[in-house]
Amino acid sequence: MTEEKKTEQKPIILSGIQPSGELMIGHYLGALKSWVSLQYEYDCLFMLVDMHAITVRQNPAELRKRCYDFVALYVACGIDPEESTIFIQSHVPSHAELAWVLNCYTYMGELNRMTQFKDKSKKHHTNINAGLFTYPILMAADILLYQADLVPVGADQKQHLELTREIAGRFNEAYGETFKVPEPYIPPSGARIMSLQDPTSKMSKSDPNPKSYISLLDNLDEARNKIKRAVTDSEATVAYDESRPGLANLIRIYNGITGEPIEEIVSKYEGKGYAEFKTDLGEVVVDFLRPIQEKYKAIREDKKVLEGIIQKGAEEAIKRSRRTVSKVYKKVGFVPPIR
Ligand code: ATP
Ligand code: LTN
Repeated sequence: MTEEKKTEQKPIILSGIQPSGELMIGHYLGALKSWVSLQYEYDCLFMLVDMHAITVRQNPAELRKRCYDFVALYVACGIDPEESTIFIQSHVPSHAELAWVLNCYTYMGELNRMTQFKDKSKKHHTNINAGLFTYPILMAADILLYQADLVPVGADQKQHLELTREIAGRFNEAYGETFKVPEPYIPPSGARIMSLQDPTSKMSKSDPNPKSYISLLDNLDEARNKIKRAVTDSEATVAYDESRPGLANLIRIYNGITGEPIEEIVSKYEGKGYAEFKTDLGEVVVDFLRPIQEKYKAIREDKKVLEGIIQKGAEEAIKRSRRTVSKVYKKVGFVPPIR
């Protein structure tokens, strides 16, 4: 059996993260952790969505540098570049090409309902550009190009996935089976990691207060301190209770990193105070970050290896995505290029 046939038999996973800030534990627990654990059962494509990132102003030099940091971090977190395809969205022209076509099959009313657009418009009120509005269409293109079966993301992306399914279904109905209709995969415990400073809002890499998140590249003492200073309530006991969102969030982080069930974590701290729990969680976080940072440093310094991963990923993604674009162009009635 050829190599290509073998991979084509596995169901396909596609996911991506915007290189618009530092990768942090929210990304790990919401997305990367599932990527790592699913990569051997699925044919996986993991992107850096730099085209999505420019919907918010980026410093060009930093964006470029961050793309290399991200590739190294994907690998340091356990993505095996021999097994999975890691690529940069802007290296693959099909994303913009399919996004344009899908623009014509998506309604303004649908985009108007997207909560991420509403949130980001508030945050970036001086730059509410058209790309921010049509962002979910580019995301739909990312996914549908590769005929993905499963898309592992955090809970905040569920609405975008539903829209992707809607667009795929609409196109299939008009032109016959063209796209696989994908399913979201939202991890049970890390679906929505909250800010350490305001546990009612999502932990976000673009939060101006770096104390609100733990970057995968944080200095280890700094990471310990962020946990110690995380906002919690004034009660004395450790219990899992959604009405105590600060503590519940820390317990979920503990559970997400160690895999220990929530009930066991809670019973371990019965009769003990917050201080002990936070100190131990600080150590759990540091023990988790240390090997990632060590691996990251080694890979990040080897530009040749990094470029090899990026180039191989681009070649594979270009080849696969072209098939879908050709099919779509034919179906909508575009004249094939004269060769
Ligand atoms: P922003 O910079 O606006 O915060 P973002 O972090 O929401 O952007 P991405 O960086 O592209 O957006 O998110 C990448 C992946 O990480 C997505 O699957 C998203 O659902 C997941 N993710 C992001 N933040 C969290 C979080 N706090 N908890 C769980 N998953 C998250
Ligand atoms: N929209 C996502 C990032 C993203 C993505 C994708 C995720 C862009 N394209 C394709 C999964 C699959 C976000 O803002 N977190």
